[in-house]
Amino acid sequence: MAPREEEIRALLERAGQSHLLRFWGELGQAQRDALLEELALLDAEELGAHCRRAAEACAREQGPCPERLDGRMEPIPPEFLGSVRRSDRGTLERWEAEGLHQISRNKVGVLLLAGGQGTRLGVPYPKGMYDVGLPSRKTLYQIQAERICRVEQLAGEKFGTRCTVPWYIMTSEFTLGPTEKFFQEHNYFNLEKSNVVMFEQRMLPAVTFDGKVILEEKAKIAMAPDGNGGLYRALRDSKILEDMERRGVQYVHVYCVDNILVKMADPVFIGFCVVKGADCGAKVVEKAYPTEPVGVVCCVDGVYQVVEYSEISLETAQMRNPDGCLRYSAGNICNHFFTLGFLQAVAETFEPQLKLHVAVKKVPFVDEEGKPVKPLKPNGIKLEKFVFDVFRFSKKFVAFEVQREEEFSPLKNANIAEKDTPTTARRSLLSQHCRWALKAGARFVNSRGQRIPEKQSLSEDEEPPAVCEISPLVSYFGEGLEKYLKARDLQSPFLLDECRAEALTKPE
Ligand code: UD2
Repeated sequence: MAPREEEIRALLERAGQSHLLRFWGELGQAQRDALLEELALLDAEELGAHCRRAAEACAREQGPCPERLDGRMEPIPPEFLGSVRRSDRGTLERWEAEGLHQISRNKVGVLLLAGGQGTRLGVPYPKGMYDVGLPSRKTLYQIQAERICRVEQLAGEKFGTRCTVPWYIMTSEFTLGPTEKFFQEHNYFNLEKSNVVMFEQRMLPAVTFDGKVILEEKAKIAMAPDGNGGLYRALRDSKILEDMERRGVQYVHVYCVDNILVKMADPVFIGFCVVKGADCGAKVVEKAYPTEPVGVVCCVDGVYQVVEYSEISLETAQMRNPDGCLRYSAGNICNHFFTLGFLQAVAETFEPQLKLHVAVKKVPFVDEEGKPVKPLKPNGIKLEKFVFDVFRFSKKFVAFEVQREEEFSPLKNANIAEKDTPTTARRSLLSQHCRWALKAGARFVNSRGQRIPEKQSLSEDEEPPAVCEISPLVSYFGEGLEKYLKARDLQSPFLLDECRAEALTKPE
């Protein structure tokens, strides 16, 4: 027996996982090497503990009385909750100026969580590469890259500097290769390659209900990314915080890949958090209705956290304030603000205390004879950490409520679903751009030159009356469009990219 094999057999025995080598005799050399390599990454104590924890946590969660948090919850105090809707223009402009100022001093970075498998959307490639069918055919990654570019420009113009917002991208074993290739093929969407930093989160084995690691193939363990809260370990593993420090980044905007309306490095949000002296912040949208399946940001036993809809009773979800608004209405949209100091404290000290969440899933496996099986009901446990579980370590936490139709339209499901699909994402963006164009004084006409009637409130359920797409390279959030669009008749479909914008400023 090769020493490596011997070592790994002993490791598995200590962890109670010897079954992982049960097909050893049938494996060829290449398969044996691959399996040993995978197993060599695991630590016996950690593996054993991981399997026990998974089985225990699952038994607890599936027990007779799931834990309810109703009696221990309080909404976010109003002094820690900013709001776009409830703030006057001057205040919003002050926050925005503060955010742009920090960006202009190279103090802001953005961090994309892109390690998820996107199982619900059902495509075999990373979600960021998805094209929702906009006239430009831009993918989510391209839209995001262009927003970074534009916000750098806006800050630079306002404060007379040249500045950079570095883009950190957390990937996983599933998404790193294709994401890197995609960025290379697209020349990093004209961003400086050195300012796009990709790193990888860890993977964890999927485990059966009785605590045994699942073999997906005879020589392959079923592994899954360790959740978006794997961020904090990955930051340490890949020395990302050192990179931020070297660049002078002090404020980090963390966001998830699938929100087509995401405002990267949002100056208003950053400015609000900085002005309030926060070390940690969350963007939220008002919950649409009491049973909407989103987590709410609130205080539990005096500390901030996101409470899942399954953790509160219907009565609590339905509670209203005297003004008629839901008492617990701060819906989490996975858009977070962290200071570098806070991230350092989490990565160095608090990370091991993060809660492990249990996801019970259908995990493909090989049976006793080594035949592949696709289970019809859940058979395995995946443990995940969540990015927002660090709120409780914050010394000064704030939340910032933004308008859903302007900032949140996630791509979660394939088009067969009703909500959060490629269709709803495309409509949200096109409707927003239609609103921007109308506000800038444009009118829309059809191919026969007939005026298309304006419609103010558009929902995701309907197509906007005119198709209008504005490149993020031209406008980040609707600003500066009058000079191109005022008093113009735009023929739908209308695409305002940089070339068109330039042409529109020349005398006819
Ligand atoms: C996330 C939030 C939820 C709500 C919702 C809004 C978490 C845990 N939940 O729910 O509260 O705000 O988004 O859209 O944040 N990811 C990784 N590594 C992983 C798993 C996920 O990077 O191991 C990324 C994933 O690529 C995506 C983001 O995290 O960008 C959110 O993941 P999700 O789509 O699985 O989360 P979801 O929709 O359940």
